Amino acid sequence: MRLVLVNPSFQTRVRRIAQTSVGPPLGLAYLAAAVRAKGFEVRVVDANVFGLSEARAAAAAFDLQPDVVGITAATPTIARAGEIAGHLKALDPGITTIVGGPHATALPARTLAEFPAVDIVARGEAEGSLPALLAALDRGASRRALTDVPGFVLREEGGSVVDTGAAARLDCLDRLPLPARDLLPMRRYRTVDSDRFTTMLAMRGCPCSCVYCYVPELFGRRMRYRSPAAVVAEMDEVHARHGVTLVSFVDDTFTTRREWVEEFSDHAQTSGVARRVRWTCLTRADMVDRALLAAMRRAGCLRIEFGIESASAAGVAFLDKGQSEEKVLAAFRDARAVGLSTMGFLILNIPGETEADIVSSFELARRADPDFLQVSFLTPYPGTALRAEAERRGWITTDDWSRYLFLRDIVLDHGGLPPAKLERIYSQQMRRFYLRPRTAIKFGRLVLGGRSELRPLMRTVMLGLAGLLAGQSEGDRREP
Ligand code: B12
Ligand code: SF4
Repeated sequence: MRLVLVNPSFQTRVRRIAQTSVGPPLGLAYLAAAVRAKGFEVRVVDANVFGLSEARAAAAAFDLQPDVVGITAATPTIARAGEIAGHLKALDPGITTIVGGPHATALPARTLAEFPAVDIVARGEAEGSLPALLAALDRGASRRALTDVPGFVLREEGGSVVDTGAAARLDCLDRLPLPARDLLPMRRYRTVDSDRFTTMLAMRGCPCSCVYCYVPELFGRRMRYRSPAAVVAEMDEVHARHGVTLVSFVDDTFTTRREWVEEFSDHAQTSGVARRVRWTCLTRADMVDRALLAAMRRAGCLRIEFGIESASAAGVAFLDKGQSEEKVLAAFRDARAVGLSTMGFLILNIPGETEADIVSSFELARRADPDFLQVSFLTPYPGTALRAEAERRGWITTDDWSRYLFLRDIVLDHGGLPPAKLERIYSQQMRRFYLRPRTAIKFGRLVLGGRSELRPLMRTVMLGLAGLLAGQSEGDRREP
């Protein structure tokens, strides 16, 4: 039984971003390791990093002679996943096609209905359920017999759709095998700060309830942590095996448990990993203080990223973010004081927001003064509270999933500012933020302070400048 996992390309729609930052498909690397540990053969095709079209991605997967092809997708790539499945079925109708990831998890039955070449949809984390499904397929189980394997929604031979129920959440993350990075083209991944980079996950879940976010649904509200020692050991391993010098933690709220971060920081420092591997992370502004940030800096942290979100009280209340302006300003001030580079996020097109509100959000961003600022448009991703409200109120302008790119497209119309006006304010304000003499000074300091490598940072600056000067809506937006 051979499984091929595919990461569809999304670079074609975010070209400028893709040139500065391309990360590995971490979820697929986790799945590949879990499946391999159960004795199945597995390969990964990262169509994204090579910018492969759907036809070429399918051909690359087909060349590896798969029995089963598993494709990952977020909302904007779900149609691409469906297309890849279609090309595969045309090449060999006997290949079983499975799609997983956040979009398929939120809309499993609809995904099957919209993409007829997809046989099975996986719900949620699949390190436990996918090997069980492969084992059943290996035994030659019929589609009907597969209904005993929890974690999937599948199309039966007659065309009816069966939901096998939710798979159990993985309780002990330390028992999972490390992501199979040996199956990925590790030298191709890069970020703003380094060309020797990978991503890592230290915990799963989030206890918060920001209306636009799908993470609490996907991974649950209860936090599950890996042990700090296991995370540090993985950092050592990626350095020794793949020459990685920069790790980006993709955890959404890295500092939810203070003691965990302290223990991790101690361990990274005393083991010497902090000198070999630097790292970046993302968290909430109200979950840090100066002492914690100083410990993280000593442990090799280069950059920390916080949501600024909005300056208007109504905006923050709508998002259910529950953080104050004082906390935001204090977090950036403290991070800077201990020598961390920073990134901030703003969200535009919040219901009730006026032009003056947006201008004050950018004003707040200038006061917080992150080194990098990413601005997105509020987007109603399936499965979120925002989606439910937007559907109820008729705010959704399209279900063309490829347009659900929050850095580019506006798909929410609540009768606020028209898209053209939002775009114009966005471009003007981004130029005001970045085209300041202090930006050049800050970037110079990042390189001199060893927090960014010169080449990747220059690449980002040149591409960003081109976007800002052209006033394009896509070019000057960075990925987290
Ligand atoms: C890192 C990250 C990125 C990176 C991706 C780099 C990479 N190649 O991995 C970048 C910055 C490029 C990115 C971009 C975007 N992202 Co993003 N991202 C994340 C983040 C923070 C971590 C992803 C991760 O590695 N998770 C850990 C692994 C273990 O989980 P996983 O990938 O979901 O995989 C597990 C399961 O889903 C399942 N599974 C996944 N695929 C498959 C396939 C099969 C066959 C099976 C059986 C199971 C399965 O099993 C896996 C193992 O447990 C998540 C939040 C989160 N905590 O997950 C958001 C998240 C996935 N992103 C999100 C969004 C919105 C986006 C963007 C649309 C934003 C934008 N720019 O407009 C784009 C879309 C990119 C795309 N693919 O189309 C949303 C997705 C919502 C949705 N419905 O799509 C999330 C959930 C964040 C949120 N706040 O809600 N993202
Ligand atoms: S945005 Fe961050 S803090 Fe809010 S629910 Fe999502 S992961 Fe949690």
